[in-house]
Amino acid sequence: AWDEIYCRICENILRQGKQVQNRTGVDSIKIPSAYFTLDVGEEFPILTTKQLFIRQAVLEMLWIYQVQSNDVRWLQERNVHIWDLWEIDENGDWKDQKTGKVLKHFNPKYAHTIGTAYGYIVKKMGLMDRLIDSLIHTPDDRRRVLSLWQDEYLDTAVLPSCVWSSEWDITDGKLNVWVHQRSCDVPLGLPFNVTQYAVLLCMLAQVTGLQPGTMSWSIKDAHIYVNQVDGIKEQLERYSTKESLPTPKLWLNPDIKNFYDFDHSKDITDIKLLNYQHMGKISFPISQ
Ligand code: UFP
Repeated sequence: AWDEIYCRICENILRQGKQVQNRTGVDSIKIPSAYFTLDVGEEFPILTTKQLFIRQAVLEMLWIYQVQSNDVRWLQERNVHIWDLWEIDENGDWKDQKTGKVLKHFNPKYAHTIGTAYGYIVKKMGLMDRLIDSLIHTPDDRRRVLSLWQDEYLDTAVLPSCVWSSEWDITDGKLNVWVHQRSCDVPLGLPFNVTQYAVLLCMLAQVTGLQPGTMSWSIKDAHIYVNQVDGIKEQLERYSTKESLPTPKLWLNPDIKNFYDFDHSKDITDIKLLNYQHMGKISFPISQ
């Protein structure tokens, strides 16, 4: 079902989107907004129409929510290079990868980090501890809002968090989440982001004695960069011409009862995908 929802959004962008300029210098084709709901308890959402690199996706999510770090070296040590282009260098500079031009200068104390975004905010605001405490002790709470968008920290962030808010509720023993993303690179970001939050939902459900429920997802500015159109057409072709593949199961080590105990070594031994079948890799260019 996730492949179907995903491909519909892509089709929609290609059919009705407007080509616009943006910060990166590579035009994008955008629609103003998109929305969908997935039942994570029913089916684990991961694309099968292309290969998703689950190890990298999970490690990035753990970096943000479990380790609560903004240090790019933590990812690099685990052979994850998705944040390399946004790493502040020794002198506090964030540079254009192609020209070497300094795009923005930061306080050198932020060297080797992405500045005050993502894991930095989660830690600073104590977001995760508060969420878990509330899930365990006040199950009927309606104020469970996690916001990574903190105005006073935007200027010292290389990239202010894209997926920035989540709201969590418990209904009938199930944990449900609503996630919002302010800006969405549909080919590269969305498949990663959706699978990451589904894993997070399952982890939180396990450590709070709940079942995983639904994940609703809203997007402002859903876009495909013009240099990604061919790859998306290839994926849509696969979707419409090949037989659909079964979705894999997520396995979490059932002995883990504390969120911070899930292994975050390179091999993430407590989190596995069982029987992941997919139609192969599609490479998409990334815009810095
Ligand atoms: N982007 C995502 N998901 C992420 C992430 C980045 O889609 O988790 F970190 C994309 C969205 C956009 C770009 O294409 O990165 C961020 O640019 P901007 O800050 O100008 O929206």
